[in-house]
Amino acid sequence: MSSSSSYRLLVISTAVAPLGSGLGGGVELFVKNAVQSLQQRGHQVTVLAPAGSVLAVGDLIQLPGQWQPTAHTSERSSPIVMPEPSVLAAMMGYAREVQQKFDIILHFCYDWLPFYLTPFFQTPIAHYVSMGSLTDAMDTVISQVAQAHPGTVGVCTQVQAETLPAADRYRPIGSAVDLSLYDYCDRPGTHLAWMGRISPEKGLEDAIAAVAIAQVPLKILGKLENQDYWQHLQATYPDAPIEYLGFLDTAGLQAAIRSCRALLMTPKWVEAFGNVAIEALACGVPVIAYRRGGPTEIVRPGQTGWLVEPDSVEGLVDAIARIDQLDRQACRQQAVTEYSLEALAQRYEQWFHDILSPQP
Ligand code: HBI
Repeated sequence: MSSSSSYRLLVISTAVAPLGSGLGGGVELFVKNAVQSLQQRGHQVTVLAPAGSVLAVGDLIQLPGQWQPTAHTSERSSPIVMPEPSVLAAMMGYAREVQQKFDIILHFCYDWLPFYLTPFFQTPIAHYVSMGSLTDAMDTVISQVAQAHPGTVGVCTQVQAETLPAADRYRPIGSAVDLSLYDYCDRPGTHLAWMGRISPEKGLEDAIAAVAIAQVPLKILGKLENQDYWQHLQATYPDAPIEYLGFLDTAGLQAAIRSCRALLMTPKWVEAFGNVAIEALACGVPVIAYRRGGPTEIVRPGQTGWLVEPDSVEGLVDAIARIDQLDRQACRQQAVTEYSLEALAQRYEQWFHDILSPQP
């Protein structure tokens, strides 16, 4: 990496929770992988994150303050909120003071403030939008920045961009996994897997209904975010062949899923990406997913998985019966080719290059 194209990068983490707490959901992985992959390519990466964060890579600066309430449970008309003292305001204030030391700022906040402050910064800001459209207020400020600062708003996938106003203004950046943490398994057992926050928008009830019909055992992994919902599922499907393994770290997660025959993904909302899909592929586990959101851009039907008519339990049962047509080697190979940290870093570098030296 020649010095001319190595960047001094300031990364601003999500403000919903400290990094490493698991409370931030998928965005914690987005931040960690961005920092790790860019540092490995020789860039100087400084990270601003809420106090209590843990991050093994980058130079971490922790700031105090109240976390942002999560946006994924908002209504369309939800107002912008920032509890005082706001950790988000603290991070943006700190970034404003040190911005001259950096070539570019990259943030992962699905929140109003970083977008609103963009015109007041001298150092360019790259915005990584980690969810689809949720509220009118966020749609407005995201699309305004994308119009006033073309090319600076990134998304996970094109299908996620299509939920936002003016879909063509956003740049798909995708995601990645640290492949060294996932071991390929070509001799699966009998189980299927389901992974994700146990919350209604993730649609676990459909996966349970499908395995109850198919009579195939299902391993369930993830944070138990909604206790009432979980109680309801157990009451509705008392005899389903399911086993809840809890919220596991990456080592535990991959050890649990690598010998599964397939991962089931049953999102009820437009999943911006679906990191669990590439974690499964990295282990050689094919993905059976509703044709909705990020997984539609990840799964290669008939090779690394099946895409099913959204909300069709029968469709899931039919796909489960056709798992043996899928190729576990091709699953691992797709993760290596498309979802490595190296490939992600190159997408970020190209993005930053295009922001810093816009074509006429
Ligand atoms: N909510 N307010 C807010 N800000 C975020 O950055 C945010 C969130 N909810 C969920 C979330 N980020 C991540 O879990 C997803 O983007 C993956």
